[in-house]
Amino acid sequence: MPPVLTADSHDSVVTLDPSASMAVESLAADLLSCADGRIDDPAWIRQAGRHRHELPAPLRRSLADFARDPGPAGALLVRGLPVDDELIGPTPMVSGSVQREATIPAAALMLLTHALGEPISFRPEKSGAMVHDVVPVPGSEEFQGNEGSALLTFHTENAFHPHRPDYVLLLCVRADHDRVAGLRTASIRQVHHLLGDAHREALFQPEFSTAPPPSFALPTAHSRPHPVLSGAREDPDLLVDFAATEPLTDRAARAMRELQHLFAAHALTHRLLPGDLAIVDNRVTTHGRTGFTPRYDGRDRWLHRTFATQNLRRSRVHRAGDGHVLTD
Ligand SMILES: O=C(O)CCC(=O)C(=O)O
Ligand SMILES: [Fe+2]
Repeated sequence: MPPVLTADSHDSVVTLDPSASMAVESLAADLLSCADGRIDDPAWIRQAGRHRHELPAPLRRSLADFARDPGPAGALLVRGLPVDDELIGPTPMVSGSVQREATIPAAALMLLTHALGEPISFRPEKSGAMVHDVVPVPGSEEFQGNEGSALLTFHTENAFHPHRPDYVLLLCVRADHDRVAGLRTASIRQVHHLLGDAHREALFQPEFSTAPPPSFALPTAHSRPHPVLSGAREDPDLLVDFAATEPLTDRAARAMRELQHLFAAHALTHRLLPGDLAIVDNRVTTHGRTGFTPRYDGRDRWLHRTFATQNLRRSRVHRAGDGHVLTD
């Protein structure tokens, strides 16, 4: 039996061999006609959840290991997922673009999302769709959100929200023309030993507040004051968005600057290629993106994005009919 996965030089990269990639493709293909291909339909989502057990065992094992301990980088790259450029059509160019129809890449992404937990979405963001398109939109170049193409600063996804996702999954279906766009990840696990004691102490204090990102159609004011670091001193959780988190004291401002500086110096850059899936543990790792130049010719960079939570029950009061969409 050929190896299904090969660990590249770094153990946080998993590469599917062709037979594993075909196995994922055939599982995804089986889902295309379910619920008439409506990927947001609760019946479709439930069926994908059942099929996750049929993903290649070594892939499932890698995802389970990552869910137990996301490693120092708090990010995992899975390479070799089924994406066929001939089948995906032109890159969308409109704001709020989402995948409503099951396609092979979108269905494969939902299968892997289920392997980490339960998929979730937020009604005020991209109309509550499960699979978002991350594409550059004309006129939004400077936007601090995924429709922009200027540098996107490090952020915890939906940091302001009490039920923000545990995992952010970003599947590349088309790379940018110049192959310069880099998803960047920066984990508190990589830098917390480098923080000065006073800065670390300040980051543990509830002296920060965070606004919703511009992608959220919400008038909500800032979050209640919260700490940037919480939990175990030797392995804290992280909650920060450098475009939306406001320090409320001078020491908080100094500590946030230090953290941003450390992140810039220690971040990893992932230049995703079609079929590459980056999974970010949103509890310990922030992400951002380098700038790039879109051409708006239907061939621009295109990612599919989903969110997973490990504890769906916790957000029950926000979800109608025990579905996967948080209403507020
Ligand atoms: O474009 C990227 O690589 C990441 C964008 C982003 O932060 C997101 O979609 O959540
Ligand atoms: Fe993001």
